Amino acid sequence: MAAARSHEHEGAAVTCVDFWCNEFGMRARIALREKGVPFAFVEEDLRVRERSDLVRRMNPAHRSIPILIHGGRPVCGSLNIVEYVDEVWSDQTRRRLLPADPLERARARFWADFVDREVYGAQTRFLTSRSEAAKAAATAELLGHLRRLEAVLGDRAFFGGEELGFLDVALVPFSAMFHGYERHGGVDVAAECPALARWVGRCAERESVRGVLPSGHDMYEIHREFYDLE
Ligand SMILES: N[C@@H](CCC(=O)N[C@@H](CS)C(=O)NCC(=O)O)C(=O)O
Repeated sequence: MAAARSHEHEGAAVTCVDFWCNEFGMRARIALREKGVPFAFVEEDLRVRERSDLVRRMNPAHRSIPILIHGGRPVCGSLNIVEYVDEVWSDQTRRRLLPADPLERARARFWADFVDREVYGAQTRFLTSRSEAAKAAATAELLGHLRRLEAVLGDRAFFGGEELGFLDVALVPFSAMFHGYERHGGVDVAAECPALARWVGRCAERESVRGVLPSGHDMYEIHREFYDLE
């Protein structure tokens, strides 16, 4: 979907404000595509330090993206957006991303929060560590989190069971950095977490995921630029 300029979204019922390589924002765009919801994509370039007027107006509390704008009103926070999309656009033909069972739903939310706190946190330390010791510690931590998630997946096709669900949507954008884990830290995710790597392959068969995830190469290159890596 082509990026619209910041005023062009105004006629659209649904707009997603995001940057193409934002792991959080990919969740919102995957959820919208899973549900077949047409949306305008307004690109907010995170390489520019100042946030746009649109972001400051729509998310004054955090000034972060993604932001979903529905009927002129904002929904902020990527997991919150995925839940909102799931609530609004579920019917007989569009299955729910969150599990129907309350216990399974609570588990899916718990592990999505784990991805936000632990995986994203370790990834950031991995990319920002300047000493070899700190980088090795962050690498081990990151790999430990992936192994834990692999155990959560177990022998299911998706975290959501037979179908892609909420936790799949929350985690799969991070798989776009697996190539970067290898390039920057020598982590071979396919060898270390083979079931997780097969899960990535299954997710990538879905149009919603394929249409949103950038290539591992592009993802690594933009992170090299962001984090000033060698
Ligand atoms: N918890 C938020 C995190 C979003 C977030 O941190 N977005 C970052 C990009 S990764 C952002 O917009 N940062 C604004 C900035 O760097 O100025 C979510 O899930 O949406």
